[in-house]
Amino acid sequence: MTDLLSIAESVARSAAGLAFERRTEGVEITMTKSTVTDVVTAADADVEQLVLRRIRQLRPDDGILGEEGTSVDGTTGITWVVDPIDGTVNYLYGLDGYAVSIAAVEGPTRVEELRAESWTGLAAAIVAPASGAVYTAAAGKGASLNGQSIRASAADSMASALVATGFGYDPGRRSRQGAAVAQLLPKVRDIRRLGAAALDLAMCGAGRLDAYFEKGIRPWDVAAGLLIAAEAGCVTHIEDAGGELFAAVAAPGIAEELFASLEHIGAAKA
Ligand code: LIP
Repeated sequence: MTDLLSIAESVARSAAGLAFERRTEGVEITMTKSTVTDVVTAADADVEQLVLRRIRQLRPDDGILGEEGTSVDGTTGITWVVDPIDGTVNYLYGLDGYAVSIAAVEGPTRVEELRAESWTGLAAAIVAPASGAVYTAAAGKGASLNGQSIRASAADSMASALVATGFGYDPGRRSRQGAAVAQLLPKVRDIRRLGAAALDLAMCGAGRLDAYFEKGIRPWDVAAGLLIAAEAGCVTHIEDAGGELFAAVAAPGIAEELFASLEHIGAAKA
């Protein structure tokens, strides 16, 4: 486990350094994916290639699943789930809210059979180079921010909860998600849409947010953040509808109340 964590952190730090360097040189869109707002930069691909090279050197028999197309079956039952730049739109606009997210999970050796509902998170690292935040966790060993142990917040009512969420790229889904969050807004302290699921989840673990939920995210967005949040004491919930996920994470004192509200507003179906 320690070895997996040290690899995750070391590779994420290197990758984040490249992402930051490329950001300072200037970034442009190289292609769009699901919609015109779902953008990819050359840095996304180059950062993923760095991660791929390093993990293949260090753990040649493990699997790798990356947002920008990496899909390598392993033989060990351990797969590295990689988002080279989570918060791509923030990255494109020069906003600080982006991070490299790397997790080692245990599950089927065939990447296409991996499911967020059933894999076991073993080690995780999320590195946000613009802010200097390095979040890490290992199964059963707790979670840390910049080497300091972190815990979920002590929030004990939804009315005092700061809740993060995100929106998909499809206009129809965004309309439904906007309607759902409008129902939640009067019941909580406030809503934050920060643009990077990995950081939203890690900040729940650090008590900087009290909860997060989103429909339509992908395994690489959440693999590391879910382990960090869980190891920090958050209650986590994940539904995997064929690779398209609904994730909800909350401080223990508000989880039951918040999850019931999310069910009521149909957040998982938006
Ligand atoms: C992003 C997620 C975020 C979501 C965005 C986007 P990306 O991932 O981290 O939570 O709301 O729409 O999917 O595309 O920046 O890696």
